[in-house]
Amino acid sequence: MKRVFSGIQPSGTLTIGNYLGAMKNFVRLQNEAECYFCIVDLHAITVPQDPAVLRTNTMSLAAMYVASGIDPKKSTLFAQSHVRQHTELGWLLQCIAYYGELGRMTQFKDKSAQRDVVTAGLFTYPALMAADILLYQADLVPVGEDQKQHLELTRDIAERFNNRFGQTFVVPEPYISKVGGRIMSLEEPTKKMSKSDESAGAYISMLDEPDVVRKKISRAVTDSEREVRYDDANKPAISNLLTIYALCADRTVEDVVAQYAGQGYGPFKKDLAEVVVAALEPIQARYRELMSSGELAALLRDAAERAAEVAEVTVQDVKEKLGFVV
Ligand code: ATP
Ligand code: LTN
Repeated sequence: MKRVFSGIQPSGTLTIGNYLGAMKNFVRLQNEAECYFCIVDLHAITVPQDPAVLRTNTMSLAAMYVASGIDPKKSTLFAQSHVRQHTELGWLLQCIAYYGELGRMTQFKDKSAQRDVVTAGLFTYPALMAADILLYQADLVPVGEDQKQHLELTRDIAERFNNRFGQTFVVPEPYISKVGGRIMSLEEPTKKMSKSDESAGAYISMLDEPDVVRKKISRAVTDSEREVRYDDANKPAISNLLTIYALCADRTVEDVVAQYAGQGYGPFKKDLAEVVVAALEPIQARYRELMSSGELAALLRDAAERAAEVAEVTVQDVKEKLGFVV
């Protein structure tokens, strides 16, 4: 059976970009692979976090994973900071990763350009991400397209280690959806939809009320012409809305395009809003139940114990190979 690993940062409420680009694939994969899904709180602190908010966001993300369809009986769902091996292998891999390659990461360049002070952790972030994945000997890593470069670096680190010290790590493959791997901003369709966008109109949050979803979609930018047609290069805004429609309704883009042929943007956007509202509604209901149930904390603790057992095997092997006295 294949192993799958992925992580999401507890840095705010998920957007439908996170859901359609990443979470939906997690849910699909848990039926065919041994899955580890992580709340990467150690990654979240690479930028300043309010401690109370971080704690709330962590539990909220755990609830969102389960509400979206991650079954804690099938998948190991845990918090990164509960499994010490992440920090330990993270350091060891910082000593395998090169300064130059970390400096070429576009996420680092973008995020560091937006801040006055940049932590060392923001720079070494990809070495910790490599540790997350390699600890579990994952074969597949479902992510959005923005993580492709980090995945390539993870593969380089794994291969470098294996070449230098002998076969140690499985070299993981990225798993990125062709449709939905990069959901774009509703306001600037050439920019990715991001939960940290300063304009809330740019994204649909998984917890947005139906009327908020309707308003954001009615205000979403469209392209010139009035034709509902998929053309990523020339009509990025409508193509993005078509992608969101198709994924939320579990239909193909072609099918949706055929339905709105000759109808203009108005009716399409109106229906799109209802399709998104209907996709979010059961997730939001389950989320509210889970947040008030108090059952999540114990679930995370149990899962962390299982994860740590697997992770420890890798850490011991790595330490021995590096020459530590064991
Ligand atoms: P931010 O946008 O605040 O920088 P993020 O949403 O990119 O954060 P994560 O929460 O860690 O960061 O992302 C979780 C998963 O969602 C990752 O696999 C990421 O690639 C994916 N993802 C993020 N944004 C999008 C998007 N717009 N379209 C598709 N997938 C996305
Ligand atoms: N870097 C990712 C989050 C992340 C991750 C991982 C994803 C941390 N560790 C391991 C997949 C596998 C992000 O910013 N979205």
